[in-house]
Amino acid sequence: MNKNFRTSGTITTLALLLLFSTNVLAQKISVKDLTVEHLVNPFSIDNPKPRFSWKIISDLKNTKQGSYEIRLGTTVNIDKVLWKASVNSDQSVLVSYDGPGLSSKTKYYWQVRVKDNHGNASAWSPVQFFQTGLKAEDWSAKWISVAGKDTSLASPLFRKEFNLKKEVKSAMAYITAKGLYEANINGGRVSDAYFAPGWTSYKDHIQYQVYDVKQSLKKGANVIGVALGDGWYKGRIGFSNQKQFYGDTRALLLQLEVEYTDGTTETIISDNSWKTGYGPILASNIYDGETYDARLEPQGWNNIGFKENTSWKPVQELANSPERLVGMSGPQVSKHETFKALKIFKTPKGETVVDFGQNLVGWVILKAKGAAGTKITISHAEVLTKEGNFYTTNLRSAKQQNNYILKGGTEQVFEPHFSFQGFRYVKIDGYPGELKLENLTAVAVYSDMKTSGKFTTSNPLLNQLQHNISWGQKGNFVDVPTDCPQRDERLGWTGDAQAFATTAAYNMDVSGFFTKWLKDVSADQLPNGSVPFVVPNVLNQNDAGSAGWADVATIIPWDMYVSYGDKGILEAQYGSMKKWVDYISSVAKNNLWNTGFHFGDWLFYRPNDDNDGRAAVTDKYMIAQTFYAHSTQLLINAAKVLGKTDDATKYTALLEQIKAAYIKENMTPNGKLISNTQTAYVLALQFDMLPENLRAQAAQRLVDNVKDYGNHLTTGFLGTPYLCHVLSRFGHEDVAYNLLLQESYPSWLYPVKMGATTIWERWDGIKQDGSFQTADMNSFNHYAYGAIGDWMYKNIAGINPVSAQPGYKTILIAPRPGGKLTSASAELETVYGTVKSSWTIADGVFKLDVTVPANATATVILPKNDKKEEIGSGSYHFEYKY
Ligand code: RAM
Repeated sequence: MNKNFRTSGTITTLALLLLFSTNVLAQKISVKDLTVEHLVNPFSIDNPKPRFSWKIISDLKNTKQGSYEIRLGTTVNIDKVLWKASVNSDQSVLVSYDGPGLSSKTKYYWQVRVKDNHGNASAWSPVQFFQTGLKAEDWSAKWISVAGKDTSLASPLFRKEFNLKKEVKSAMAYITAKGLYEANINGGRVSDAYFAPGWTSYKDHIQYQVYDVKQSLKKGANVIGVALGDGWYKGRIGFSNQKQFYGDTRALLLQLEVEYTDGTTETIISDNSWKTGYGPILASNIYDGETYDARLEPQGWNNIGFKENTSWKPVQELANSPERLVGMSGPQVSKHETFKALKIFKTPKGETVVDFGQNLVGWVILKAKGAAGTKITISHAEVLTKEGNFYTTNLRSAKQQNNYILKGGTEQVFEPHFSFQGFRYVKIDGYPGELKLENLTAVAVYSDMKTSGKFTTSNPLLNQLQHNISWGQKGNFVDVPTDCPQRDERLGWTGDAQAFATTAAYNMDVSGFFTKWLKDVSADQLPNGSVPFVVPNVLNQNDAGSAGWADVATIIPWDMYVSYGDKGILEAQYGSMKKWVDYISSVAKNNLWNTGFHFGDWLFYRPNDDNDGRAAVTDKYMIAQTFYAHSTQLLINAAKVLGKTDDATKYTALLEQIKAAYIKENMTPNGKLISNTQTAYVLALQFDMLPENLRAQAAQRLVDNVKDYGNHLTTGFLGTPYLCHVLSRFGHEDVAYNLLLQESYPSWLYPVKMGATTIWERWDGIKQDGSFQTADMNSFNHYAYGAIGDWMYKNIAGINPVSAQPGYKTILIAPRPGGKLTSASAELETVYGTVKSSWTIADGVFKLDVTVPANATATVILPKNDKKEEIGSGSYHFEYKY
């Protein structure tokens, strides 16, 4: 019998037969999901040694890759092989190119085939490609803007007609902007991406996008038309009504490289031969929305033959600016799920409001027909007041309003171009005629991250929590990880991002997303090594260095390494990680980080009229010291992975001193901490601050504290992500489940019971009496507390990465049922393939089904009996009396 089919219960003959037949019949293996630098067929690879990954599909158990062969060339059938590798290795993730130097702006085709440990060989995979980006010297295009000062609120349009003399063989457009751009060729959008060129630390680098536009071009006359919006570059950004943070002039840079079928080439560039005018977008702004006057649409402006009237002026060429132009390293932002309007109703105040049933980020596509000049206003809100009226006070100064002015005639369809809104409800003013459900569709807009995780249990409230976590992620992963997507903030708060990163990596493939953002973390790191509160940093230069926020510099690179096995992220970020730890050392005194401003355990539990001292205040410098230790530990980990032994030794010695200083400053000889809060004990235990012999008592103090609050959590942003992990680790699984399943405030399920469809910023965004928390900080779409998702995948479903074999090369499957759950099931698409863990408890029998992808192995630790099984790839069933 297969040694991996173990059971202490009954084995059905059918199960045995099935198992047997799959082993005997299937012999084939294949490769799929080929990527380069985490991306499918990417267009702008800057890495001189791009890295290839693939997955192996096999029906055979215990399959490992024995060897791989890659071949690469510049033709689609790779008839001339430029580089070939044939290697005996089980590496199938991020294999580095090792051939002759790659040329810029070149398309390379590649494919892979593998042999497994059973003697099977796959066929060559389908051919995939990647394209290298432009070098600085490849750019001949000039930055162009409107002539004179760019003072208009309206979006400028830029156009250029050009003639292609011959048949086009290939055509690539390289485009970027200061501001946001929407580019068209011959009247059609060049891509389905929004908010290009994305938000980066623009003063350091701006991304450009590359589009294959061959299909849009033809021999003869063609036209390019581009609209620009303010975006993050020039528009309002930050909560102090700041504008023009990066610059006051919106500009376009565009280079179209055409190759004719006869091998000759032609390049069309942005330069002073272009014309610019204004169109229908009268104003657009990330926070405030867009005003669009359809009467001002210059008919046919982005098609050939358009007669530019005198309002069209020559553009101005701008001098080169110092920032680097870089290819995209993350996913583009595009449209995803659509939502039908569920209900149109009148509020007590008489407002016409539409409910989409889900708090989401994107916009409403509106259809309307009416007299020219009719103005329709769409306002957006996340919640209604307890009286049922439309509530926007929590948006602070963000207007989140789109205004559409009709041009008359037939029905028109409106949507914004350079603005997005966070909302579940919209209020409609000025709609001509009867507003019907079918006139409105909401569309979610976010970075193109593949869904990688599924998680479900027998408890519907938990399933709703999982839903809310993933919608918190979708709404706040719009090119950068933001705290919230609706008020006048929407910033890359580093503390929130580090708290949520591992949960994010379960739900969706965030490898490219964070690779891109970490470049901004490095770019915006201060010369002294401190790390800003927000990245890209649009606050003051010295708004930096808060414990648990700035530690993003060490935490996310490590998390991404563990989740995706990407050593390159550690290599790229190592300098930044080290600078951050060295910065803390430079401001620490006697190894104690007890200086500077810290947010502390942000938004921890605090009752009103706190006569009893129940507010869960944790000493901020005590917190800081634990993150000093954590960051140092992660730096040591990274140093070891990268073979930097001197650093590993040096920082290991430092870590001992950091922990000794922590004990001396914060703990009584009996092991009581100076702040008797959940967060204090959680951080001390999570980061191994205490001597071994004092850990169990500290965990008991944590448990006592939880019970003292009636099985409620009291943690804020920093304690929450680790709370249940620490309880589980120290044997208090039951308490962890009590907290998770707690339905009254403060808890994860309280908002769920209150009807939340996303994660709230505050444990009590809406209070029991239906009133709101303080309006100036009350977002209903804030992912930080969604960090519990990490514990749900790891403990309930039991899918864990193993940092020594990152990227789920080895998986730890260790489900820990509890909380009266009778089933749980999760799937995770890893870089090796799909991992599944699914269990049920019925009639005193525990059943577990596990799937391990090819080229990976797993350790299964069965609950209750704690039996440990080492398994190879394949599907397994375990069952026993429970
Ligand atoms: C607020 C946001 C954010 C948090 C900071 C400290 O503006 O809620 O989530 O990280 O404060």
